[in-house]
Amino acid sequence: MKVYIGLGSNLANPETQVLSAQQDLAKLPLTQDIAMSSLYKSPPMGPKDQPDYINAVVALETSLSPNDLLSQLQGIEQQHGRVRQRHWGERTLDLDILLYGDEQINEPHLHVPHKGIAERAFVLYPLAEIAPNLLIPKFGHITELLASCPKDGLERLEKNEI
Ligand code: ROI
Repeated sequence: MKVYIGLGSNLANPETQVLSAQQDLAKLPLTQDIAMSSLYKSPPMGPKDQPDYINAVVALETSLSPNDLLSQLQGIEQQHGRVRQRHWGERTLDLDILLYGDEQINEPHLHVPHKGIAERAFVLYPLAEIAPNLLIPKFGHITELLASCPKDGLERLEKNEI
């Protein structure tokens, strides 16, 4: 199954967190990594008194079930020293399942497509970079979603800025 994972970090050297998380994702069991977007810098959504985020999106091909994938992602977050602080607060690493093929999943701890997918510039723009023709179940074609999603200060980082 082709899946897309959103990565975000704004603590403890966020660029390094995101790049090493990509390596961790590529090493998951039953999984191959396909593509990773550029890194993006984005102002925090939520409380403003926290550092800017580094965001990216990774495409994987996996045979893990959605729930097995979710628990693997939580394992990687924990290896990166994630501790839950305030709601919508700073974090060393956040990994979200954005899409799992074209499946729609609605469980208490797992909503796929990810609920914020269409309105979060820091998800949509990196996703479009690696999947420019994506049709997102429930939401529509990615080009149309982009057209109604302001960049909100999102900045794509060049390789030499990392
Ligand atoms: N804001 C930005 N810019 N990037 C994120 O990855 C991010 N993740 C979050 C909240 C706290 C909602 N804000 C974010 O979980």
